Amino acid sequence: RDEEGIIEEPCGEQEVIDEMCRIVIRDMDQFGVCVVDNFLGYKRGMSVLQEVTGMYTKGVFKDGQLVSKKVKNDLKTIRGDQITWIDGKDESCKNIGLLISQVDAIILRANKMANNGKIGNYTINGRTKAMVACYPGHGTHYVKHVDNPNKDGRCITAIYYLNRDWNIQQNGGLLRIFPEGWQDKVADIEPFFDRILFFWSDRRNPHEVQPAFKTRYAITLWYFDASERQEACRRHKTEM
Ligand code: AKG
Repeated sequence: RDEEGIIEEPCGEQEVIDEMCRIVIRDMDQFGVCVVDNFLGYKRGMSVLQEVTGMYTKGVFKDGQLVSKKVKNDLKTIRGDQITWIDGKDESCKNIGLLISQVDAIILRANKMANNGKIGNYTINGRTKAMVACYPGHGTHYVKHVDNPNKDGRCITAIYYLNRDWNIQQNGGLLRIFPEGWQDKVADIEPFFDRILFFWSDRRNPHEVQPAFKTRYAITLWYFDASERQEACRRHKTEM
């Protein structure tokens, strides 16, 4: 009931998803970047965090990889994160599984709801596993890079952050995006707990993770565009 005693319509899960999709479509169209806070809510966000810290403590994380062999020797100076890939199907990470399903639901619904049934002219037909990443403090960072510079099929990057009481001045770890065409303007994203960020994965969004001085966790999913992915797989086969 509101103050005048009128009974408000309960806000169903589908309505929440639709509203979020409208925001994602609008911001991706306008800025190529979209931030949504309180994505799962405190309780579920905490359950995801517990699963991630549990995995980290077990020692399943490995140093992040680089695609180019030439620069592999300089790994630590380029990216200092430790990562693990998961599909979220294991009982021990069922809350991460729920997070993945929720992000899938938003992306697929946004893809349907967008003007021509395509978000940013893409047709989403799949994604990577979830990359769980930890920057273990001590100034670990990731230099400026583009996720998909050479059309490997990834079109949307979705990053869910898990960092409670994060003080950007003391803890660092800012994600800075340098969107193409914004001249000298940048988008600074603090990696706050229960925040999700979407951006186009291609050369429109070079980005860097600034040095982190406290353990910083995030989970990333990359969504595929059907035709770009098909073309990338075809290229890969003929090159082998
Ligand atoms: C990457 O893994 O490619 C990143 O740039 C990480 C971004 C972040 O964790 O904020």
